[in-house]
Amino acid sequence: MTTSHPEPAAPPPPAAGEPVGLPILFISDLHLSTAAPHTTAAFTAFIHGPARQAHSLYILGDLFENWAGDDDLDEPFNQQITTLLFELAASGTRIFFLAGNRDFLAGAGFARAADLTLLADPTLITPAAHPILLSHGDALCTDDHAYQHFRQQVRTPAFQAQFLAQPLAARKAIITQLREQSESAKKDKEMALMDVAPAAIAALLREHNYPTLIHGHTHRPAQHTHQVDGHACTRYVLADWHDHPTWLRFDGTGFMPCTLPRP
Ligand code: LP5
Ligand code: MN
Repeated sequence: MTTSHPEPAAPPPPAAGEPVGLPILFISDLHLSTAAPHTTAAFTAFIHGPARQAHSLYILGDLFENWAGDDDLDEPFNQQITTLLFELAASGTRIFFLAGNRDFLAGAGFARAADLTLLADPTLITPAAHPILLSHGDALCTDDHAYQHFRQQVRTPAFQAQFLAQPLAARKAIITQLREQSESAKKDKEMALMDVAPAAIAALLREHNYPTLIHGHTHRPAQHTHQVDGHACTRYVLADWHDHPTWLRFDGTGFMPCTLPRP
């Protein structure tokens, strides 16, 4: 008679967005477009260099200057960028994308073309038992009521379906208009109004049990400490890539701001 031994339980698959190795790189606010060839060159060098050596790459929004819909994937510039990402994934680096206020229409088609995983905003990851909360950051600018009203409107599935039902050229024209309206609205806003609100940060850190927070959006790179309910939480604000490419590197013990050597 044979005794049946139960199969050893397989380890649970990693949760969506959960990295299984190190190091991890975080970037945001590249605002890639044909109008900024120097940034595209820097991104290409980053993808072919440091990103290849990383276990995972987290893109925390505004990778693109704007994204009109996944039916624009064939556009040569978009194809160039998604191919770079696809090849990075093929080389072994896992890629995660959390959308920004410029590219929140990048969806499943983009994810397939670039071979990356889409993440919700916010997403909590715990590499090396270190809880890290990821966000683009725009949702935390709660004092900017005009923007939050706009955001609420354009993030509804109904609004997006209606927008995406329009021809691509019409959508691009609307985006140009929205950009103009946004730039003119920003001229009348105080700088402090366009930063994240301390109360929103505290509420988010509390809700997620006091992790380290990483976000972009404000283009005000810094390392802050927040005292919330007796917990000292670190908040890293990522830099944009307008002047120079930068990223944050987590090696399991600490966070290191990094950059490419100047050419
Ligand atoms: O992007 P950034 O940093 O310069 O400014 C943001 C806020 N502005 C925006 C608007 C985008 O730049 C516009 C382009 C988005 C493309 C997305 C894809 C297509 C969208 C499809 C849906 C129509 O995000 C800016 C913040 C700033 O960050 C700092 O946080 O202040 O917010 C604004 O300036 C918004 C204005 O205050 C209010 C918006 C006016 C537009 C009103 C039209 C509403 C109806 C839309 C109908 C199409
Ligand atoms: Mn942004």
